[in-house]
Amino acid sequence: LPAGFDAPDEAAVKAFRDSILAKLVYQVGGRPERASPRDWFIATALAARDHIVDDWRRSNDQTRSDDRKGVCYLSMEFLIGRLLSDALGNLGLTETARRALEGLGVDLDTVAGQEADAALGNGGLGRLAACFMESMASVDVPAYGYGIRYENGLFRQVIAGGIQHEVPEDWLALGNPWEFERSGLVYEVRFGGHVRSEVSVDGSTRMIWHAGEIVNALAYDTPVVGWRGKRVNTLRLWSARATDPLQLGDFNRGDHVGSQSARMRAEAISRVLYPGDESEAGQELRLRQEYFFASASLQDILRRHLSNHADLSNLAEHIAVQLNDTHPAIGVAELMRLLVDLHGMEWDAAWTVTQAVFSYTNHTLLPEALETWAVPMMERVLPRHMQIIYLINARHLDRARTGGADDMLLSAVSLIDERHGRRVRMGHLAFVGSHRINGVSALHSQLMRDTVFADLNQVCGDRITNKTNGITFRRWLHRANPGLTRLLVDAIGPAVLDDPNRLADLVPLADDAAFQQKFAAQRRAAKERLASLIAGRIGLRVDPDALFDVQIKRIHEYKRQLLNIVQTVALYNAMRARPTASWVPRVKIFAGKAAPSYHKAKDIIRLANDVAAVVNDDPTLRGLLKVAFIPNYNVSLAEGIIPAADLSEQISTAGLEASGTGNMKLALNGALTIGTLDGANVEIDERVGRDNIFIFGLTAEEVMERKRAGYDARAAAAASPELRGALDAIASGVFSPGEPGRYRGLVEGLMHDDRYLVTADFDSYNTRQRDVASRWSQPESWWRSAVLNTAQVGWFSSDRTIREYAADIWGVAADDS
Ligand code: DL6
Repeated sequence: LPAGFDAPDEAAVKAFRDSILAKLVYQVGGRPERASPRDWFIATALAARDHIVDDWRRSNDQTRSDDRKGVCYLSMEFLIGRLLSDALGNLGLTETARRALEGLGVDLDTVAGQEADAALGNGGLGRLAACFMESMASVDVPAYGYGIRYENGLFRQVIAGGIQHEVPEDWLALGNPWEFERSGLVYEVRFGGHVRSEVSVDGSTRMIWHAGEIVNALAYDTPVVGWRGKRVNTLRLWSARATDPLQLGDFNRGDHVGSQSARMRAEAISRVLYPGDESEAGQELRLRQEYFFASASLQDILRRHLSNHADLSNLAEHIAVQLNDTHPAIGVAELMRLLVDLHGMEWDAAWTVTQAVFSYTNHTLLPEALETWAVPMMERVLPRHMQIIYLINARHLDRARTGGADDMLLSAVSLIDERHGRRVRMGHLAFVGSHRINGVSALHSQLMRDTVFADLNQVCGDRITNKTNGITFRRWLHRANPGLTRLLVDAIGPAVLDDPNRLADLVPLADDAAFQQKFAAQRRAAKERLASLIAGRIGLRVDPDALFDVQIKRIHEYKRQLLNIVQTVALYNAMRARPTASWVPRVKIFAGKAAPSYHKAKDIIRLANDVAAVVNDDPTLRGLLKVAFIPNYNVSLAEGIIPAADLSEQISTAGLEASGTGNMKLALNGALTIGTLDGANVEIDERVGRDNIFIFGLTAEEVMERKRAGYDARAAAAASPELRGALDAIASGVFSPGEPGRYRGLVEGLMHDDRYLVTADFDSYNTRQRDVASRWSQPESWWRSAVLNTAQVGWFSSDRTIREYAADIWGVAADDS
């Protein structure tokens, strides 16, 4: 936080300094005169951690003594990024730490910059989980986040020759001062083998799973500090360990590699996030990962419950388990197995508990992203779970049949998809095993009801609800943009730090010229910082006075980076045709990773870089248009770009972006959105007002209509000279002179099957981009809108979202301040 927000006293500064020094000497093993910035980072983080530990214990003790219901958030991804500034900021210790380090001749920002970005997520889903963890601690909801401690996380993106290369991310290489290894907290996770029914001594029959392989799950705990240190929750991540790491006999016989193969196989589970799944082995590893963390987490949840309560029948009164997408959905079958097979509960009682415990968040309706597992693989890897899924399905279909479902409806709602080889539908499993299913924006939830989950929702009795996503303002405003935060506090008072709705007090200032200027000055400073980051990373000089037009997100066809690039080319053509016209200077900024096996997305990255190479070097443009693709998009890079963005590109094909959260971060920092009526854009539009946002393109309904009618991209291109000119330039090799045919296939593909309707929305997007330019030329109007964006998006705080989950889905108490 900016200086003065957490005014430290001298005694506190001295104590913190002593603590940092002690950590440096006794834990890092360093000497102050020779310590590297990295050493100082570890020492500072350890000193900060000491401040957290007592509050952490207190939070846990209170939850236990007050017997409060808690939340377990199961997620394959927690995209937490760096933690030092978050922890210090939430504890009110930023200035204390800054002054403590100053006394040692060390700069806090340099130290904070040493921290590796925890790459434990891919995109929105993972970052949402991180925001939720922080908000749960901030609104006093007792919570555990459960996931995987990936040794290498998501890959690091390197761009060479315009092409994405994937390099292992080494975020743990120099140690992680935040985590506590819980060597006493290990669970066995089983795989493979076979199931036999056996008669127990009391004469009952039980299904016994004789596993073929056992892997240990070892817990690592990271404290998650809430705003103003209100409570500290736990992020518990599992690391996979072999039960028998070394076959000593084989090793001594000379098979030094083979003797460790069991260890390699086990440890592969917690090695990387999203291993390539083009091969069968890759798919199996994904399934092993999902089961590994779901099983370890549920075993841990039951152990914790039984340590405080006599039996499991009241589990749902004490614990709510949220499935973050379908990745942990196998947990539904696993909880049934634990309750029925291990704890001897009757099936129906166990099912009642399971449904009451679980709820499921859906994050995408894209058919290719809805997980299914081939039945033969499930039978091989998780034979007992396959049986349980069949049993769940039999009862589920019986109920549906009794309710009048015909064969077509039954096959649509079955947990087994019989159409393309037999596959288990994990979304269906999560749905039937949950009492509430939510989408992440109003539009998305409605589309869930109307399309993909319409049948299930009908059969299961309206279980779908909406919880529009949110973001934590502590990270995405206070920490990412301290200059703007300081300005807001000076203008409307410090209460805005605690209550995001107070941002609305800014509304009257939107017309105040002096305030607008201060607002613009903050942006200018952030743009200077970003300009030097761009120069440092890719050697491109950009003008901080230009309009910074930003599209930062995973690279995906539906997010339509291609639409943006094609429009960039159209602008380039227009500028070359009329070089002396008064063009608004613009920097098109892109950042994002493509999944390693997503070839079209990788082509889009290459095209962006190829267009950049030509545009940036063209002297006819007089530097008025620049294109920057900044490599290796991650949380820290987002924190650098967002405060500097003037224009936020949220241009997905309507109906396909579940919510988006980058849209909220950018609007909060005062960027104006150019976007379709998709996901949470719709709700941003409602709040900021049509005068302060640039909406274009087909609506979700129109998109469906066009697709039903059969869309013809060639006709659209023929009718739009600017679109045709841009596509011709790309296809004919203007941007790939060394290989003129490089993008012919891409453009032909678009003409043949433009499933994301790039060509359909081009003209309306291009027109809106012209509106953007003319608004930019009227600074008063631009900055008025910018201020109104910041002022009117307080509702998108993840504290609000979490309070809604707490009240409507989890049944847990949260503070309501
Ligand atoms: O709900 C968080 C986030 C949404 O904001 C994005 O709109 C959505 O694309 C993302 N979904 C995923 C999962 N899979 N896919 N594709 O990351 O969730």
